[in-house]
Amino acid sequence: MGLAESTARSQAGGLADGTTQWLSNSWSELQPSGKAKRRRRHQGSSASLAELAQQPARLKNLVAPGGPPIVVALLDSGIDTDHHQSLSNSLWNNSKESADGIDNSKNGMIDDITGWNFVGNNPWANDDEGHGTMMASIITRQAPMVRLMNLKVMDANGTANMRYISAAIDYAVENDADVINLSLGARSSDASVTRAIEKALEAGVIVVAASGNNGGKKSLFPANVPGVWSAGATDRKGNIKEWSNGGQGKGPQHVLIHGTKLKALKMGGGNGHTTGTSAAAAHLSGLFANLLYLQQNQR
Ligand SMILES: [Ca+2]
Ligand SMILES: [Ca+2]
Repeated sequence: MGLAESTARSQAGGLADGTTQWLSNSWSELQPSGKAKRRRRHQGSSASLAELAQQPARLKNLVAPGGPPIVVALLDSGIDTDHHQSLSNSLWNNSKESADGIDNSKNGMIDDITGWNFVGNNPWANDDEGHGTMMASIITRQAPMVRLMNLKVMDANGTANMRYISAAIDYAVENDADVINLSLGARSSDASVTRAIEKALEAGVIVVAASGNNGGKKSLFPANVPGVWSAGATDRKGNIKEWSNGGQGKGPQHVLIHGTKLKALKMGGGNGHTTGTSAAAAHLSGLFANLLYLQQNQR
């Protein structure tokens, strides 16, 4: 399927047509680099992703005892909360909004309590594609204490209009998301999305995007925007997949992480697996959420 200029595609599934030789980034180099000013809890931690990655047992038991939750904004196809109570329980709650048919938060969106459906311009961001539900479950599996801001930007065909993406990024920043997950990619860039990302980074938000599944040497957009963490995929043993873009890892923010056959919840119910740099990005966002959680609770 071709990529329209103004849209991005979900990055599920891999194409085995690349032959790039891959190198793994050092985990120890990976620290959130956002210019966090108003978000002091993002800085000055002794925990690193390397430490986190080596402590699966510790991560598994992370449940927030209190304090502000770590919020991951999921810009995707929505979340099937009807069939998955665990995902329903993990939704972010907008403290500025209540279910009364009134725009309490005065942002032009009526009853945006758990997020927004930018495709339908309504508060019901249910999944109609399946991708978002899988990504949501990968993030919550990695970071059980996380709260998901459900921002539907992708339609039932897995296509996301750039207008929706930039508006959703703005929404995530305005509503204090800690991490923005973009399991999507496009061959061409978009100025409004780039500007929105730059504003997010300036606000100290961690932005993660899929590097792409077409085996290219470079990450797709928006993973290639400076400051964005580009997630490439490895198998369970850490071998880089040939279809994962940007494998040379020359950029300091290209991260290689397990992205094959990850357990994921399916739209409509039940369990499955998913493979791709989308999954890798969701996995990385979950790790970042854990890192932020540990930082917050070490104070
Ligand atoms: Ca509102
Ligand atoms: Ca309301």
